[in-house]
Amino acid sequence: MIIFRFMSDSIYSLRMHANRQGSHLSGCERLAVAQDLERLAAEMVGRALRHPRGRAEQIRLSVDLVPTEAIRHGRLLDLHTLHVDDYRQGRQAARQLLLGAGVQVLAADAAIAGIAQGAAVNGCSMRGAMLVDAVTGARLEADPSRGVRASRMDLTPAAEGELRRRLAPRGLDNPHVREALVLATKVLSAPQVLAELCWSDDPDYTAGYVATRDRGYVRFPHLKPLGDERGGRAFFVRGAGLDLDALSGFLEHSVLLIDEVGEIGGTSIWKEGPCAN
Ligand code: WAQ
Ligand code: MG
Repeated sequence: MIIFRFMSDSIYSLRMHANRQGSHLSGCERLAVAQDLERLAAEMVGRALRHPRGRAEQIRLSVDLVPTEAIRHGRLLDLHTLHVDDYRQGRQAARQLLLGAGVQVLAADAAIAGIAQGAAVNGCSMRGAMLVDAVTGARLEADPSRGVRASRMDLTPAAEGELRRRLAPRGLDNPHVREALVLATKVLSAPQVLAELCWSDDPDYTAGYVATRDRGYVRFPHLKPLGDERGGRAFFVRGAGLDLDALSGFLEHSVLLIDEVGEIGGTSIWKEGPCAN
């Protein structure tokens, strides 16, 4: 196991959330040692001020010391890309992967439609993710305009270096990919979650993914048309017997420090039908 940096270092959770015109603009979460906090905080503020959807009007930063005994370690999900010609085909492929993971048609279609029309009630982006019952498609999160945020997860510096070395030759070493892969790994570490669906709310970033335990993180270059500001996330859960508070608490508060990188695979062409499952 790779150690964080020095065994004795305290680790902090650093979280940023920015709003513009009353709705979610940008968010970011990292785990860091004290020496790195100022640099990372400045980077996060910069990101919120130079967001492709406009300049933040309100930026909140939270810094919390994480008790060392609370830290879990883990391995990143494997990643590969399924080539699709356009976003319609991308959504069809994403739907097929969700069905393969045990998500019912009703639930997959409701989530895709929900993200496509702007997941928050006012048609804007939600700050967090929808929690979707994988059988009925019902929205389960306590506050549907906020959603559930996954936070307190990151890579160790050594694992981050290794990930970047593996992503770079495939042209994928960018913050969208790195952060989404870390987030999906934490989300799928909750046993109640069957799958995640995501595409970005940044107008210039059309890619998205489906993450499942069996297939890992499967990215699609197109899940929305270029220029569209609507994006979001859905976490599909087993609704029967679900303890909602426990799951939300796990996603928001449990600490996951990833110290092992998974496989970074290449691109294959999506083909409709059972062979793609
Ligand atoms: N927890 C829950 N939901 C979140 C979180 C979080 N920590 N962060 C963002 N979201 C939700 C929120 O509704 C955003 O509007 C939406 O996800 C999209 O966030 O090429 O860039 O940061 O492999 O815009 C995925 C594809 C990119 C990367 C995802 O998401 C690739 C992306 P964004
Ligand atoms: Mg975004």
